[in-house]
Amino acid sequence: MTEQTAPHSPISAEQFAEQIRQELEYSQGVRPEQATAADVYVATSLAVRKQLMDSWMRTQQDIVQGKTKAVGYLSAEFLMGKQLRNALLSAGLTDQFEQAVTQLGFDIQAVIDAEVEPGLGNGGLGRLAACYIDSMASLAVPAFGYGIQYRYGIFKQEFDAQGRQVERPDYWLDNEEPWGHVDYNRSQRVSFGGKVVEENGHKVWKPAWSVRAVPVDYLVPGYASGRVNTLRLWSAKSYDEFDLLTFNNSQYLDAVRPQVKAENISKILYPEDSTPQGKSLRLEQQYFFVSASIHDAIRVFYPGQDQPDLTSFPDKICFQLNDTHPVIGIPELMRVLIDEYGYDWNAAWSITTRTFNYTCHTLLPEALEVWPAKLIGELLPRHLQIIQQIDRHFLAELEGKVADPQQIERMRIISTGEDPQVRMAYLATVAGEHVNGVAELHSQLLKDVTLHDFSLVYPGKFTNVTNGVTPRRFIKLANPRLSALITEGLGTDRWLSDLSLLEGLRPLAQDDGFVGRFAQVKRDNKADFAAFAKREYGFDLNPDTMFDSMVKRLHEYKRQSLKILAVIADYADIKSGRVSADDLLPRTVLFGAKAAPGYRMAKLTIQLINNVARVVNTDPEVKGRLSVHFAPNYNIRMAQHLIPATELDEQISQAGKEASGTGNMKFAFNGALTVGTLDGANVEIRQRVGAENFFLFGMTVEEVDALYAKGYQPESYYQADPRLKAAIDMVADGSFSDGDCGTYAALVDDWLHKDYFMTLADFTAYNQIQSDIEALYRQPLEWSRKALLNVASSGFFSSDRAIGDYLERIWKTGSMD
Ligand code: Z16
Repeated sequence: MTEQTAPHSPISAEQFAEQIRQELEYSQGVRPEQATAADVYVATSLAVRKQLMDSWMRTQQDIVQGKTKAVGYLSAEFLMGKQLRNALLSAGLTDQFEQAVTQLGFDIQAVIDAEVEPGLGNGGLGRLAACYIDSMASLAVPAFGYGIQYRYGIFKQEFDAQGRQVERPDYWLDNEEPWGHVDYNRSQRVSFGGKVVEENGHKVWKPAWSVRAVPVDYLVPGYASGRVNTLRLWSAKSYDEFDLLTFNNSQYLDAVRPQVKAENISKILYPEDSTPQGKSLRLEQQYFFVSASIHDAIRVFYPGQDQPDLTSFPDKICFQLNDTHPVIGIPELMRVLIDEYGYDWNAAWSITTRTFNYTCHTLLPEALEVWPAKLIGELLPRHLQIIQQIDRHFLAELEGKVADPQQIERMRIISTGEDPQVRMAYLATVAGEHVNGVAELHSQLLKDVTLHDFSLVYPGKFTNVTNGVTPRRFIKLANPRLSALITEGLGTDRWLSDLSLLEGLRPLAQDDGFVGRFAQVKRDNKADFAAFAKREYGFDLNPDTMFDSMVKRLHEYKRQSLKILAVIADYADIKSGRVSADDLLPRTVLFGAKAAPGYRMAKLTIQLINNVARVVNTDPEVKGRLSVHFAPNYNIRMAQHLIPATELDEQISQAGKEASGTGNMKFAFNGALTVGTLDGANVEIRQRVGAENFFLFGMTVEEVDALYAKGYQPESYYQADPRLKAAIDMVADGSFSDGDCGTYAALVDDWLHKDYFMTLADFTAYNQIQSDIEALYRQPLEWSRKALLNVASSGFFSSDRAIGDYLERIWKTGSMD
């Protein structure tokens, strides 16, 4: 298949093989005859990196020369996934790689498998950041990703004998890591603690301790753009500053203690995705990476200047705040401008407010970060003063604009009363030039509910950018068969850089021959996935059953429990003889989900799913027509295998809770049909693919609100739907816990008496839509036709489009070419 040639001066397979040999011998000191697949992986990665180096240097130079404003994407998480195949694709070296590695006598898959996936994110937000830097490079947007190189990424998930989640550390840097380049010469000092004193009328911060932020640079190669941007992840190192007094007392271990503390800052990614823990180490992480990044941007754009004219800073770079995690960057830039460069408050405020924009990713109130003012005061005393001053100015502004004193009170950046809290989302909204949500519905709810008071005061700030995902990784790399078929159908592979071209597949949905081939791609992907799941997890999957997947973080609002209750209801039907197994549509239900380690309900749900799987999969009465599998350790690699093989994608969150979702987009790209609620980006997916090609069920946001207002009583739904009752009773009576009724008591009790996310209220509708799903699945050609129409209609959800929207609505910048 022809690949768009990337303008990085492609080389032949022989030349590439020679470069790999050179790397083996002269970088690693390994004779090719003695090399392992892991050695070849490292050598290949180093060789690709070198191929990209000229483009990278040229891009850096063009960025600094600054014809076009750059973007600094500030994110505590970048969930990159494996790098090698993506870099090869961008460099136009995929074929050469495969030939070269074969020539050298190695197995291609073994080389790919040697790479350890960097799991530097929790889920959607971190993966979105990775998609966005891919798209910025592909669109030749001058950009930096700025984040943290955690030593331990998202934990590895295992299950114990009882089916409970066990967390294992993800010590990913324990392996040779050829992609990150440590650049000690571009380190930054980041300081903490201490106090603020007055010196000749100026506030002077006297910090108590410092760490050295060392940049680790990753290349971000654009697809077919000839551009290579930078992902700069900071790693914390200590300074060699022993406490001499202690040292002289020869208490050596005590003397190194501060060093250990410093290096802890970038040790570990916090595994909570929606309930921030409010730990001081987390605030240290946030300040650590934004402070280093801001100073880095000044170094990059004003090289060697002692007295730079920073009034031009917002013309050089704008910072996108990915959720509230980097919001401490706002007072930091103020401090840098005032204390380090001598600007007055108004000048600093004018620069700062033109530099930052804020993306909100949630609707859950508990996910909006707040920090105790006391904690900020201890860790960053000067920043607390600045935040207090921003709050005072804001208060004065409000008093001129808002009549209702209660509204003013609600809007304060620092809450009043005992133990005041700094509300980071409010700080970002006040200081940011733009605020956006991540799907139409979400952005609307931000204006109407979450940030309603602010949308009244600053109506012009609020906008929407619906999320998108990269087609390079999630179609081309994940699904080579479908990619080849799309290219054939369209007669070009230009769709990889303009996904709206997928529309051209629409007429082919009327061509039964083409639809049949599309169906065959899915069938082949299912067989591949079955083999993968056998190898990886020991699962026996039957590719002749429907592959029905629900993969995402485990959270009550996402409602994995709705799915498992529906499975149990089907099982209960068979056990009670109401339904014969022979009448059941053969189905394989696949789950993947990590739960935050301290999230009890989520972990109990995992345990339940595993035990339902154990019971159902081994019950001869079911005759293999229903099986349930929970693949441990869902990650990017797993997603790339599972999504192309999935036929039905579950997006069943309670309406008004999922900000966007991005898995939904990846599944639509790969020809799965969605069963979903009117939530997040599901709404827009349905609009685009057509209501007749989407399985909609469940309450709307308005219906949820109305039911809540009326007083929700889950038990009445339990009483009203015999299938629901049978399912819950089975959980309660110990059917999935060897007869022990206590194991899931907390879950059962929650369902019947709280059920905050209204799983029970949507159960009946969910079951009804499953009949429609089964009826369609029994007409394979019609199913595949709709699936193909999903592919043809989902080009909008490319991250290239999303970045285009950011450029136009928020960043007001563009391509450097
Ligand atoms: C996260 O992954 C998301 C939101 C959040 O506040 C924190 C984390 Cl770690 C997710 C949203 O839940 C999801 O709906 C959205 O698609 C994703 O962010 C990217 O915007």
